[in-house]
Amino acid sequence: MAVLSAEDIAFWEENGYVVVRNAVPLENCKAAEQAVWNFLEMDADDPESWYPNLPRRGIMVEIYQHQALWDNRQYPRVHQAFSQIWETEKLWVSFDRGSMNPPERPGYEFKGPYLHWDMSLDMPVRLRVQGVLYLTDTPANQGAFTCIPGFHRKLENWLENLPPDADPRKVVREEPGAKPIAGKAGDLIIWHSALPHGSRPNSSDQPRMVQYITMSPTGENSEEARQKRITGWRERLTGLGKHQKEKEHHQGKTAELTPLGRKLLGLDRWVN
Ligand SMILES: O=C(O)CCC(=O)C(=O)O
Repeated sequence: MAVLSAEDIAFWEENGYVVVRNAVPLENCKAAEQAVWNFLEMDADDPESWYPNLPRRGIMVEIYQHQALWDNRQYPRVHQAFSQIWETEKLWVSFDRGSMNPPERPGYEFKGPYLHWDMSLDMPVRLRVQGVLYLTDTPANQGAFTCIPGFHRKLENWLENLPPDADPRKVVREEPGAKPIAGKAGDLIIWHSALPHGSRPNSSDQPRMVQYITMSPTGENSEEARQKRITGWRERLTGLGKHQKEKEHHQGKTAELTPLGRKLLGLDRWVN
């Protein structure tokens, strides 16, 4: 069943992002949020615990293989939304992490990510998508995901018109038009990777809790890639290509997968 309406698709094409409302149920959000807190060894109800003595390097949380994260990845509505964007259901899900963006306070300043791209700036622009799932209600001032809507349509031209010595990745930080995207717990924002995007300082009194999720057409033609993913899941290795044995490998439990989850991992093939 379609998750994105014709208006959503038109909005996506125009703006390069779309908000999938209620992409996962609240209980999924709560479970993933708690998993992030446990991983961080912090207490959601104790603001002092949010600012450890050994400061964190940024907002990212290196949790990848927890059951609660997999439950969101394998939630059918999430897959359906990405399928509509890619126009195919044959997708693999990313092994992506979470983040906790606490309120700024004296002695703690937001360190980014500011507006950036995670893709090569060699043109032409190709379709690549990223996603962030809000695990708690996220007003605009609570460190909301921020992007410059519509920039995917003008990136190529913008790059061509920069002074020859300008570094696009530096210049973009000052680019006008950045918009924080507020959302409710369970909302999934999918964005085109050609949009400059980042998070922002949190001026509320609550941390911003998210899980990143994206999907892209499978690489199941590569047996090596498929086996690597299966090992990553089974052995609970770090994601984003790092493939290392860290906390979850030593302390975690391998997530159980649904039939959809098995395909999104690559354990079962979409085409038999
Ligand atoms: O956490 C956010 O709001 C932005 C995340 C981001 O910049 C990224 O995933 O590349």
